[in-house]
Amino acid sequence: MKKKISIIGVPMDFGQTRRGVDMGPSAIRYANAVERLESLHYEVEDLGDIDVGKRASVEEDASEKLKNLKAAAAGNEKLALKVDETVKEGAFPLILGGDHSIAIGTLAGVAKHYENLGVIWYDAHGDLNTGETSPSGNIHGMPLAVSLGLGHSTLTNIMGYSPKVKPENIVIIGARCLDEGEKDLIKKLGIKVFTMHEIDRLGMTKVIEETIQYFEGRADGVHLSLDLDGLDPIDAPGVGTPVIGGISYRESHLAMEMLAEAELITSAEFVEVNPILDERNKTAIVAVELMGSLFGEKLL
Ligand code: 5AB
Ligand code: MN
Ligand code: MN
Ligand code: MN
Repeated sequence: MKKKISIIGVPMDFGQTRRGVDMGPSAIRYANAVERLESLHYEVEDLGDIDVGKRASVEEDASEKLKNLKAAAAGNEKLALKVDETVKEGAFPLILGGDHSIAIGTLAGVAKHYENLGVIWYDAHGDLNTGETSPSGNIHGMPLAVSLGLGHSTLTNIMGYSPKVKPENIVIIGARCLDEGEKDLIKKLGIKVFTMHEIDRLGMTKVIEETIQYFEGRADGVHLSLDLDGLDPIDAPGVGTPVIGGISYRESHLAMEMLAEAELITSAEFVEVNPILDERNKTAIVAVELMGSLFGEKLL
């Protein structure tokens, strides 16, 4: 079944402090994302970028621990509305980041269309911090917690409902850098996590098989939130918070191919591509390669 893919760019960098990740959507488009998906016979509509505004244009509360809170919230509200529209239209929303704080808006727009939205969080990090547990105050380390209804109400209330996802509908893949508060939360809520240890031990084949099985009969849609730092920095150097010892390029392809075969994924986002930190647009190219596999491209 070939369907319509709607691409939404989010040039957001308010969720962290390094500059350049706002250029991620351009870099991914420059790596021929649209052409790649069209070659797989999808109808692709590029809706352009969400206007997230400028860093200094919003006055922030200096006593607020969460950096750029108002600006990040405003951008995510806009994104949520756009994503909501595309789902209503019956298109597959494909969101290009931007830092990972944009998952707040993406999930707000997607989750209201599902009873039990599953989420695959492909990331070196858990992104499960709240203002209390965050070591940095950076909102890109918080989107999964926010989507669970935990954290600042300005973020959890985006789109006027909360929570967006349930802990039992989340699978984290690739974790290798979790803060203490995140570890506690994972244990408390019983969130399913395949850390690098399980990936090494079981192999990616088993990890994805188990993920697919886990969602069977549980989720009525599955969102893939792919942070490029889930991959090893050797394969994806253009990210703001690289962590050595990550998922390889081949393992990632395998994961995407297996998800495509299972026809599991109903929306997706590729985030944290930072062209300023990249090597000849390599990370954006990797993102587009993985998109190809996610949307059914085969080697033969
Ligand atoms: B990313 C850290 N846990 O909260 C924090 O790249 C890093 O979206 C967050 O996964 C990394 O600041 C956020 C130390
Ligand atoms: Mn992340
Ligand atoms: Mn990350
Ligand atoms: Mn990062």
